[in-house]
Amino acid sequence: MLLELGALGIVLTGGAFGLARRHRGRLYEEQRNRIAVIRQTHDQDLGLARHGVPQFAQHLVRVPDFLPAGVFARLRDDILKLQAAERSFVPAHKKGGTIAYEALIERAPSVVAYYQSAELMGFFSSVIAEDVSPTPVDDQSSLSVLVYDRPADHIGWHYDHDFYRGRHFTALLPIVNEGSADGGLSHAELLARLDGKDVAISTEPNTLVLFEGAVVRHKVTPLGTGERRIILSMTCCTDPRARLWQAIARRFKDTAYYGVRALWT
Ligand SMILES: O=C(O)CCC(=O)C(=O)O
Ligand SMILES: [Fe+2]
Repeated sequence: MLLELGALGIVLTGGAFGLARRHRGRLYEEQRNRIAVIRQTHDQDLGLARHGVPQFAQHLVRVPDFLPAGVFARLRDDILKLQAAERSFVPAHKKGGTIAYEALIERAPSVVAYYQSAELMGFFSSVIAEDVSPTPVDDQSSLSVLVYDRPADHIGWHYDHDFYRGRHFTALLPIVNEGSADGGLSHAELLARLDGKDVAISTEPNTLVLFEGAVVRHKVTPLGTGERRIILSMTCCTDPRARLWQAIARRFKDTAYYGVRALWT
């Protein structure tokens, strides 16, 4: 009897898991279609040619005044309209809110259009000196909004591990950064270890930071009281295909940002 109950349990759990995966598969198909429509209907000039090709020295580049003021203001407004950030808390490592790709596809098509734009990926490709494309729709970190808005929100030292066959890069575009640190910025400061030294990478609004996160170790220091820092985070890759073990490892990593549901996405 016990054995039969155990077997039934395994079958039911396996079935539920399979159904959840099938449901996700359909959802991703819909999201891919939605992205295709967004790509066709939004075609904004980002004015990136004026930056030339900045040096990707030490696997990191910082480009101040990245977008023309009008383009940045619209992007900022669209991101600020999104609320209800999902909070995450992994003791001692990461504390802050994250709005995942899925929610952005649903609710912020203009932000998705910006990430998917040929001009943006072309700019990243020229800096990196290899062709990159957006990472897939089932990777919730492909495009996300990181919200630091409670005292002590931070991220400890880490690499952005590469779960793809190709090289993987992270681009951060600060949308809001306000507080009582120098220049009216928040105390949540991005530090990168370059040549064995911790270097502060100033993240003023509209300053792009593009880096190879699997090579450059980095952290974000704790936010002060009453401060706010909102970052648009985008990832791209020279070959966005993943091997099975890479796909599984990425889902475990994502639980830090999106909770255990990341495991069956
Ligand atoms: O907020 C930042 O500046 C960096 C965030 C980061 O490193 C991450 O989410 O992996
Ligand atoms: Fe990171």
